[in-house]
Amino acid sequence: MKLKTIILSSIIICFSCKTDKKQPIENTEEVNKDETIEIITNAMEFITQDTIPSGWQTFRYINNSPEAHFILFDKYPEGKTIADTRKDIFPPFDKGMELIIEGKMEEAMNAFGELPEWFSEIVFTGGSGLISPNQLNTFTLKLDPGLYILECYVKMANGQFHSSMGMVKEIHVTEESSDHQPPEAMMNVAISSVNGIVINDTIRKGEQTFKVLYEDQIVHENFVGHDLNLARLEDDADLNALEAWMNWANPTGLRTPAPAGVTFLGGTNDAPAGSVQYFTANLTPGNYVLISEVPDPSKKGMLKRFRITEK
Ligand SMILES: [Cu+2]
Repeated sequence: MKLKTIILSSIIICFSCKTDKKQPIENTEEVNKDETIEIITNAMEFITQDTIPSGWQTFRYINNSPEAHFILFDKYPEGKTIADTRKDIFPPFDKGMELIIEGKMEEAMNAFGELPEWFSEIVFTGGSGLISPNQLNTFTLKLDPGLYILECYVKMANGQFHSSMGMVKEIHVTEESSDHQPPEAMMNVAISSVNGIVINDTIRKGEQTFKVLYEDQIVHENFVGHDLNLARLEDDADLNALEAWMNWANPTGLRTPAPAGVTFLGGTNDAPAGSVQYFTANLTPGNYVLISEVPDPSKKGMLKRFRITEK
């Protein structure tokens, strides 16, 4: 059962690799030690550098496209590249997906069972929470050296994953460290499967940096772990619709259009137990929610509303 869970949790990685035609990275690019690394989406892509130093890194993710996106950093096991993914992962993945589309879930499970053991060694290492069109998210995470694949598995209006449309990007993280320190954070938030989202400080108006502690991590019913997304709610926002949308396994979940009256402002993505990530948001007066991309977030304490006032 555990292997099946791990395999299913990795479906998204398969999508990642499906359309990426790049060969393993050549480390010819000059390493950039600037404080902040830009990642830009204009349509269905991640535009950023191929090589970055390890250690703490701050990214500025700019969404110029008409759909919501996020970024998940997938750390690949030693010695594995996207070439191995093509060789070992594509055949069982393609077969499994065909069976899922035909509604043959049991046969699909058997197909995924043919995936190699190393597939379960991929580590979800964090990244950006959801951001709506014309928004940006500044986030910070600590990266060990290795090969990462950045992906977004939000779905287009026709139900196709963004990853299969090109939202995948290999990044090589070098042995050389950035020597950066994590940012100062005034807002402390913790998330766990036991206590849900716990806000430990009063959230105030203005530019605020959140420190997000992943007290634990589990595989939820949608085969992925919990994360933290910040969204602004207008008067017409329907929280039930938002909750349903946060589950990609729903036919209309994580699928364009995003729920009305909800503007995603970033956050931090799935990360291992015990890890910490940061993100910065500019909060103007209004109603907000911190929510995780899991089924039934409110039942898990993973939907927390708060209000920013003028003062
Ligand atoms: Cu996307």
